[in-house]
Amino acid sequence: MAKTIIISNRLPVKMEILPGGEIRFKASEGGLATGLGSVYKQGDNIWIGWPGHFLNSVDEQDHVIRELTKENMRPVFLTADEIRLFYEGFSNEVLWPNFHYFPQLVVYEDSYWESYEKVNQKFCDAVLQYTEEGDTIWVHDYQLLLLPQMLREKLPRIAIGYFNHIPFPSFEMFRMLPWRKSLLMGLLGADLIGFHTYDDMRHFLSSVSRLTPFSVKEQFVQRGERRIKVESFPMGIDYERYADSAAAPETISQEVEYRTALGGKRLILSIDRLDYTKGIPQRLRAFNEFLIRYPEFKEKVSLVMVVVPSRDQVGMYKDLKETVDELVGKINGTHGNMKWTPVHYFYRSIPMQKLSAYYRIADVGLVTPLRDGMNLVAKEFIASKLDKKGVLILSEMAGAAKELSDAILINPFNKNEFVQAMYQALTMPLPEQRSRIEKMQVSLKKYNIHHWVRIFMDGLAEIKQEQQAYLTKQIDETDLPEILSRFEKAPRRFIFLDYDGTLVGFNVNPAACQPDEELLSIFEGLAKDSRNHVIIISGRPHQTLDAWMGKFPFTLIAEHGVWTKKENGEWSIKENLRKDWKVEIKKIMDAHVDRTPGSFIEEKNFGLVWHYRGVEVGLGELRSRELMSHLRYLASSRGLQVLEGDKVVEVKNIEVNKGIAAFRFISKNPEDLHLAIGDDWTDEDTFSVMPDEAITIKVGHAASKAKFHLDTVGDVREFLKRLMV
Ligand code: GDG
Repeated sequence: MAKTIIISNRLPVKMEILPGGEIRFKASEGGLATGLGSVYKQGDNIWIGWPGHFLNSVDEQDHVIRELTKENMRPVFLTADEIRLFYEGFSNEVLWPNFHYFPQLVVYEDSYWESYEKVNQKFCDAVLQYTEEGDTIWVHDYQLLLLPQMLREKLPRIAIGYFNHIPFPSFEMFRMLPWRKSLLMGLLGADLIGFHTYDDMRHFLSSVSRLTPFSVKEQFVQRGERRIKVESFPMGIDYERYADSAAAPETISQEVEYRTALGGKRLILSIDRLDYTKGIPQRLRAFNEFLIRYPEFKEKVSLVMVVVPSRDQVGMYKDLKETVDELVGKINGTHGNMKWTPVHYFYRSIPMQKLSAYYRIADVGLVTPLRDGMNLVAKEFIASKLDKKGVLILSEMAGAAKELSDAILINPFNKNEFVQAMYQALTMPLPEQRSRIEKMQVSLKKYNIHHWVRIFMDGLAEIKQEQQAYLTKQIDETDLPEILSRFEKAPRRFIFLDYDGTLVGFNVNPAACQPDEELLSIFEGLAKDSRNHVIIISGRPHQTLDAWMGKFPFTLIAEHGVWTKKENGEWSIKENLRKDWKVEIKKIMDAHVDRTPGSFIEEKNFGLVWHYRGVEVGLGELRSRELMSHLRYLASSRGLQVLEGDKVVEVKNIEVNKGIAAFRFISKNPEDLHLAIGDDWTDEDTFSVMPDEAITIKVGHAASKAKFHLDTVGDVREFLKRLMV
């Protein structure tokens, strides 16, 4: 039966090796573990990851495999070296700082990258061991960016989802990584790529469009025949778990204990892992400033700061710990007294029930990272406020800020705003606190972790289905003999060929696309057989087609049908076409060229084309949208059409199109064979006038009226060569 496989760097267990060698597992309480519990614990589903310990002996490993298998988990065993280079190194000293906008902390070390590739391959091998066609794979987070493509190469049709738990940086940041292209190519093995926020997905798409050859349209990337969807899925929490825990009697008695110890003082709470992205020193400095500016709060309010040890093997984390220790000492030394400790600082992890008690008791939740993918602490704080009393101060740099707009949102780099927010929070009237918390609770209840898992899995199934619908059929070895035999039997063959993008590739300079030797010999081959009637049907000026192909006995149709030259005949022009509109439209296009370096105008007899293939990515698209909207209005009142092609905007008379032009050359004899090949939307007009039994072929993978597709210009040439054998 088809199953779902979850893969993350760490398995959702804590493994303990007791002194006698006995191994014990404790389920992890993380949000992801509970959320995905509903998935991996069912049926044959599994979760694959590192169990968190180095196990060298085969016996120990076998034992761990057996134990984990009982819990629907499978281990990937990593060595101490791999953890140092792949995990602490590439994941946490390269990707983590770059993705969180700390480029100055990135360690550019090739051995990290080598290990990253190796370990991703190790994960791939492990996954392949357990996977069958038809399964669904869900890869988690930045440690495994290369895994989707590694899996794709072995399992071309399988459904692969990927979710990025940390931010995805802007292109300006991402481009600094020497391994940027490989990282993107790795990720683009997935069918669905999820981020917490719209901004993350926008950044990702912008990097894809700048660094890969794949086309990006809206939220889709077209990689060969695979259509990849990029989407935002803001992760939620297990709401009931936090609400229930806040209501538990043990939590309440813990709260009473804390309240007694605090002696009526108000409490500001912060909880995070020790990490420079969390903005801990900035928070302490802001609190210090708050006490200086609002001394009336001295002895009335304390900051409880829980800092969970993390990555303490990495040098920069050790330095951060020292900074935090010093700042806490300084604040307590400066402001504190026998009755009052301004900052209660705990450098350790605390059990869930204590965490819940803190969430309950805190007047203010202070969640102020400098950058954070989502931040679940902010959400858990809100869910724990059963009496709806309390205020959340939230950094706008956390993904959670996009959903929790009823928090007090601050820029953590702005100390003034930070201090004001603390004052506003501590003086906020109760009704306002209640109304803000209530609104956030309603949203968090609905968009909880189970909802997140559901919409991701549904999204993955949907894109897989969509991929099928988008597929025109690739001409394969079973279609080819049939096409060839029809071709052989036909007394006359009408072969409609588009030129650019079909017979030759694109070039920034359109004048540099004359037929090369291979193409000329294909033309010669086609021309040799008198049963062939080749009709080149292009948007190019007739002079160009004449110079490049005039010597062949072909029908040439130029400018989408303005000019026609029949086999061995003369050029003739379509009658009654006006061109006085060109003066006005050219002025508008000229103004665009002035503002858009790299663009230019191509003038045809009855058309004007604005080309932007040579323009900076993004700017060209922006200008083309501007130009389109500017021209659309003018065009409709002047009998013109405005068309958007591959890096071009074209204006021409409405009665000119490839379909109308091609139609004249379609024979009425059912014994004749019709073949049409083209790559862009102007060729769709040709396809649409073809008889039902015609062989129509789209080059590339966009949606099409054609029956078949071929991938590239090279494939088209090979196909044409086969017709001549
Ligand atoms: C990454 C992204 C994104 C913390 N201390 C204790 C404790 N915790 C729990 C919290 C919360 C979780 O750990 C921390 O989650 P965050 O979301 O705040 O941050 P990261 O660990 O950096 O996670 C982040 C997340 O992935 C999910 O996609 O939101 O942006 O960086 O659940 O409650 N739990 C207990 N004791 C502690 O001392 N019991």
